[in-house]
Amino acid sequence: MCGYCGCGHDHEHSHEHAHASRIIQIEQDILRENQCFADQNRIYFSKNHIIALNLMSSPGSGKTTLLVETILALKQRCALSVIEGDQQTDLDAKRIAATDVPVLQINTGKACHLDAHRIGHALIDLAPSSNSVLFIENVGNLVCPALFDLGENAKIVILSVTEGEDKPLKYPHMFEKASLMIINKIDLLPYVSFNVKRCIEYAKRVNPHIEVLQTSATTPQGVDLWCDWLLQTYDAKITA
Ligand SMILES: Nc1nc2c(ncn2[C@@H]2O[C@H](COP(=O)(O)OP(=O)(O)O)[C@@H](O)[C@H]2O)c(=O)[nH]1
Ligand SMILES: [Mg+2]
Repeated sequence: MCGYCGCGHDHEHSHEHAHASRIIQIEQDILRENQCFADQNRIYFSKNHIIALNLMSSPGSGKTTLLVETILALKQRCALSVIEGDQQTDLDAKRIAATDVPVLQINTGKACHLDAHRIGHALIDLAPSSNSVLFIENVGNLVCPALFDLGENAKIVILSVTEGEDKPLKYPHMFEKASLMIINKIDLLPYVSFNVKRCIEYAKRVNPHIEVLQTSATTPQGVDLWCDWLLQTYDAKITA
């Protein structure tokens, strides 16, 4: 008899269950440990009046391009800084550094997401100023980054129109956790098959509270609305 589910299968099956159970235990431990670091980061952000925004998406949806446009539009209005997450290279940090705001690159190696412990160390090195907005550009994928709380004020998911409107249904955890979905690359809508209305309907099906904005980081259509969203969030949290 299988000791885990009582299904009556043979010993080999029971060994597989033991192995699976051990993996689940390790995953739970990792997430519990992450939660402690996330709580410390949250206290740090709150004490220092920093709004931390965790930007998540597939690779290439336009996170860095949108960030550069956002920084150029807002850097005279409020203090900004950026943590960049990629498996390798400091290419994105160099793009941000060209805008003259403080930036720190984290390379995660084989890891597919940023975790709260790494962010805690980055905060010591970057030392973002009080009353500022900190953008955290997560490693590009729609799965693991959603699992790891960084202590941020909000998670923002960016979906570009070249990825297909079905992604909120296929990767629901990401869209469930996000406060805001930015549909980017809308300048390409005439050339791709992407139904904006259906995408928004799918996103709201998994998360009825999700807000939605549409941008083209390259033209830069809609970036003003995104900047308004940021300033409203800033005013509500920092100047309130
Ligand atoms: N047409 C178009 N291209 C974009 C837009 N935003 C980003 N890109 C391009 O998409 C590619 C990936 O952008 P990047 O910002 O590096 O994506 P990231 O991996 O999410 O940071 C680059 O070639 C950008 O120029 C957009 O709104 N419209
Ligand atoms: Mg990038």
